[in-house]
Amino acid sequence: MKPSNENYSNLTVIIPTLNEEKTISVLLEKIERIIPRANVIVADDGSGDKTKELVEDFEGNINVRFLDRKSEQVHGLTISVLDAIMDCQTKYFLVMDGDLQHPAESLPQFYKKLEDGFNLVAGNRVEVIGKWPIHRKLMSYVARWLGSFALIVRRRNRVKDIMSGLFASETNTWKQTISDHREDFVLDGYKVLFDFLKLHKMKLEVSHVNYVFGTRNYGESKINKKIIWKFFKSLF
Ligand SMILES: Nc1nc2c(ncn2[C@@H]2O[C@H](COP(=O)(O)OP(=O)(O)OP(=O)(O)O)[C@@H](O)[C@H]2O)c(=O)[nH]1
Ligand SMILES: [Mg+2]
Repeated sequence: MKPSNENYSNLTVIIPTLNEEKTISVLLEKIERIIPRANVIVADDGSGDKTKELVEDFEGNINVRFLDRKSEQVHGLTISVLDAIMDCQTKYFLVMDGDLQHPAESLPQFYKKLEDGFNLVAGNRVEVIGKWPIHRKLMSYVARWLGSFALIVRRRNRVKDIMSGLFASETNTWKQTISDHREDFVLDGYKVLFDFLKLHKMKLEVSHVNYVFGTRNYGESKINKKIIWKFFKSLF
């Protein structure tokens, strides 16, 4: 079936950022090429580099908005994504990282599945290319397994790769869950999809898009021990 809205204007791509000046422009160019006339919200937590200028000066057909969270009290990937969803005016949204680790080429597949009626489309990392230290591999594997287990025990909707930051869904479904449970999300954490699945009790039609995950080539990772510890605590 052909998507009914081929210019993607009912989709908002949400990109949480913290110092991604090396990649954000290339990512916006790719989005424009691949899903023309989509909307983009860059949810930034006070980057000290040129991320803000690059986003605000971006010229193109896509409608790009810079959500400046610099002076907010709470910072974090999860709260940035939640704020962007609450601001979102389109039927669908998709979340992806700003460091080019998620393939923009896969966005039409996510969109097609939303148009086909799935409530949640989750990215599923089938391969990691590049060098990933053994401790990152192990951590990802254990977290993936424990995350799934935590959802099975709670009898919640599940996805294959709970650690993937690449996913798409229906805006209103999320707005409702965020309004009901905002404080129960780990707001300064990383795993917004896991928190949502833990908190959302209604049945969802879930589908997946397989993708190859690239390791970071530019900029710096923001993941740290505190974030990992918060995730493990949130399992229980
Ligand atoms: N708004 C906001 N964005 C963040 C924060 N921490 C990370 N990000 C962004 O979230 C995305 C994922 O963060 P990364 O540091 O790449 O995490 P990761 O991909 O798990 O780790 P690497 O593989 O090492 O890159 C990137 O676009 C970051 O810029 C934050 O506290 N606030
Ligand atoms: Mg990354």
